[in-house]
Amino acid sequence: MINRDRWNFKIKEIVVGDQTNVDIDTDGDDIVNRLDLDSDGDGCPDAIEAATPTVLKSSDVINKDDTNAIVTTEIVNAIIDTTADPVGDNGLSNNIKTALDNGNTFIASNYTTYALDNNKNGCGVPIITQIYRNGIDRSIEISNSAPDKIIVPHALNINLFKDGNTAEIESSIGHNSEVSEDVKVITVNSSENDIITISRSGMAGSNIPWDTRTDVVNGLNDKSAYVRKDQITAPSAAYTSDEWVVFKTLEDEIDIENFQHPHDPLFSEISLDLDKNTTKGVHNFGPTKRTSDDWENGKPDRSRTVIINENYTHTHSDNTLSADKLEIKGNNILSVENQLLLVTNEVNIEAGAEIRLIGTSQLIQTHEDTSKVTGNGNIYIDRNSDIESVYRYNYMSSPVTTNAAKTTYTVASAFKDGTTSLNANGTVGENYCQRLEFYR
Ligand SMILES: [Ca+2]
Ligand SMILES: [Ca+2]
Ligand SMILES: [Ca+2]
Ligand SMILES: [Ca+2]
Repeated sequence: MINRDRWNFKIKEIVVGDQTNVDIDTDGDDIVNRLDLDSDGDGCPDAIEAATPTVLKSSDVINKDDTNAIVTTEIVNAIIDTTADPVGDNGLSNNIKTALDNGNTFIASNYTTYALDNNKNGCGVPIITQIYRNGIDRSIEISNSAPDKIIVPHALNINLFKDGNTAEIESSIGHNSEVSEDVKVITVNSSENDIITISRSGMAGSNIPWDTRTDVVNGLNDKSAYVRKDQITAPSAAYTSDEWVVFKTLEDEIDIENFQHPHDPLFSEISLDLDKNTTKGVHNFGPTKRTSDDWENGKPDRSRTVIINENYTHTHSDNTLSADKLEIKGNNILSVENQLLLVTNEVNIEAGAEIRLIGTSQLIQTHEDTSKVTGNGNIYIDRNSDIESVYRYNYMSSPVTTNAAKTTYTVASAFKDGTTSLNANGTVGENYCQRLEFYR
């Protein structure tokens, strides 16, 4: 306000009305927002909360902790990687400049909505968890492996690189709204030799859709389903086949040149069961556990780590009990009645725990490595010798060992008296499975 006093002008007060000209420190860490890599102090960098469509890298980020002490933490994707995306004379990285020239407004609006609000953490993690291709029915399943956080608008771009050409995207499906679902199914017309990515950018005519990839899937057969193993929670900028379980079509199954196990996962196992990860639109991260008479965190399938935390009897009507990995914890007993126990990889039986294969049950592991059975627990199985004459014989061997170093295999230590059939409830060594006396 300016007062006139006769011939003099006195400046009584200057009011700065436009706060945008004032440095604001939203999170109170003494670093003004324009210099703060995490302006609201929620641990998620501004670069992510604003969905910056360029290559990012980690950096030290300063925030205050609960006791108001300044702490410095290295956080991934906190700043623009100016080696991959150089800064021009205007002070902007080239791709940001291009994006702004193309009318990008979401960086600014995302910044206001997410980077300045510590009640909205924009560090949701999109990860491809299933690929499904069957004729014209083609889709991919995207899950948020940090479901307590948000995938902000424009952070998720599904890019398709035809025939593996990473220099140019064929198509890009972007999401201009917040992804609030834990799991999302998107139709993508991909075929063999195509590469599918989740990228920070889907801008055509540049290398940036490939350079900003956070997750990659490639090398897939045309007619098949791929489900990511439940223990994989982080996307990967390089495709790793070990992270995936392939559910093959029957045509793949009869591939004589590349021998495949007759119990490899099949396309027909892709289900509509809303508790199974094999279902499109369903994905549970982490193991499924048997506890309190039920399955916790989804039901077993060939992509799951299955943990047995109580005595559990798997019966015929349940069909095959399938797992990628199987762990029997504590003193618990997994009994399988007249069914297959089909495990792709590790079986761990803790000391005191048991697997009982009752009736016609069998344990089959389909991996191609050396033994993947660990732990000091026991496996019991009945095998009947249906020989008509006592003068004929069965060939029997001991496929398991009681020796921790797995150097000796003795019949005497592994064979039991099978007069009374194995069951789920009796005590081993008392009413059945008693020791045999061997006479030399
Ligand atoms: Ca600050
Ligand atoms: Ca933040
Ligand atoms: Ca935030
Ligand atoms: Ca699924």
